Amino acid sequence: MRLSRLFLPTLKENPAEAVIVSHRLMLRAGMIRQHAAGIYNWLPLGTRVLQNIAKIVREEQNFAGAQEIIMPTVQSGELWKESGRYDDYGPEMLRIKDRHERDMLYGPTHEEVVTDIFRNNAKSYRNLPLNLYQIHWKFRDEVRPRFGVMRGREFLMKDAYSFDVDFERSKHSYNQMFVAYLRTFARMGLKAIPMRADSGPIGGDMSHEFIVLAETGESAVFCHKGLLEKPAPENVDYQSNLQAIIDDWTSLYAATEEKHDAAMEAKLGADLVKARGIEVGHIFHFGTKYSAAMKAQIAGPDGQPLTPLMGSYGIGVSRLVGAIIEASHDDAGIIWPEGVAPFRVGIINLKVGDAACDAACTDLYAKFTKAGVDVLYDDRDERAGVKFADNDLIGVPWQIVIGPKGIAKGVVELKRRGSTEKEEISLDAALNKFTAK
Ligand code: 5CA
Repeated sequence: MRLSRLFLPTLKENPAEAVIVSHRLMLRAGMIRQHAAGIYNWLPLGTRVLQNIAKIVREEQNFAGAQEIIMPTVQSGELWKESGRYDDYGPEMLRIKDRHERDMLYGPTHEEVVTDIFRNNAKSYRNLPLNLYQIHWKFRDEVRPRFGVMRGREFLMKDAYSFDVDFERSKHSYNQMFVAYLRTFARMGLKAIPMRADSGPIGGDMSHEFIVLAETGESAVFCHKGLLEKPAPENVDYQSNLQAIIDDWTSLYAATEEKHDAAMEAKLGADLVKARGIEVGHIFHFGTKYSAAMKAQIAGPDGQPLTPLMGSYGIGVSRLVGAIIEASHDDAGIIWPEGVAPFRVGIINLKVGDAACDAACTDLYAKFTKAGVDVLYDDRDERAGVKFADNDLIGVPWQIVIGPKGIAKGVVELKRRGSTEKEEISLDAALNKFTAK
């Protein structure tokens, strides 16, 4: 993409309505614009990041054996009357009447819809185990939408739902998602801490939140420092017993403020980390809560009706954009981890109009494009300072600076966003660095 063509309405000043750094930077970098309280437009730069995050989530869900579907955003209220949540959910649910005065709603979550799909289409225990997920928009009429996409009213969520024949296998499905979450967040450059949690309006007997540490997090958290050093599991066989991995991760102390045990302070001493955190994922095991209420029975192995055990597994995909920025920025702007960056490499032409600079830049740009490297070519007729500032603000991880002096010697400058290191390398070396397989 040529920067001169990119729809990138950056802001020089800090917008007054933004109180946390990710919200400020997302507005300044032209990623989002507010449409109404807690409801956002995603502009091209923001959309690219959101899609990169969704891609990682999708790959890890598929890898763990979940299957992608798409459910409606507008749901029938009847299903929620069956589960009993139509009245329980309260004013967070956006209720809508259609032209026939039927009760509809904009889905805040999809346990009812997926259970309805299951009961209408699954026939026997042979359909199990089953895990269905989607990456789709939700609406919750939050009392206090704030911090930009961090607590929106409309937001993008990955929600998965598992169905199993008995507790053991249902726990296995839960463990699969637990491990998938550790891998997913690590690929985004995040340290996410799993914590035992209450299940709230979703219900159930077992639940974990995944918390990313950031100064501006909404909740105070306490954990053993070992959790911050643990690498996510690699080469996982999702069919094998995953309990040892889960036990390893949950054996170290981690608690939210409400659950924090003061005695642990003395016990852990310097090993205790006190920080603030952002909840980026939440998983629940709730057995037959929905399948029983909605009579979602299938034929069991003995021919008798079987009510499957369920779990649900959420990731705040749009919230993650904010959480990653909270965890990775400096005074100049965003520092994208490579896996989610809107562009991987920037080419900065220091002297547009100079024949040698233009030729070197357009040649490199064409070669990157051909090789499938996500490249942003800053071809604007602007001062060098403006270009550096914009590329740093939007967080391009690698920046290749091309100027007349360097080109005369056949070299360019390679900068890594977030580090002060600069390297002079040949044009060919710059090309190879990003195209070599
Ligand atoms: N049905 C379950 C799991 S699919 C569920 O809805 N879980 S949840 O309520 O915990 O939401 C899942 C994730 O969505 C949360 O961990 C959080 O990261 C994200 N999320 C929840 N509410 C909001 C919101 N108002 N704005 C942005 N993200 C949100």
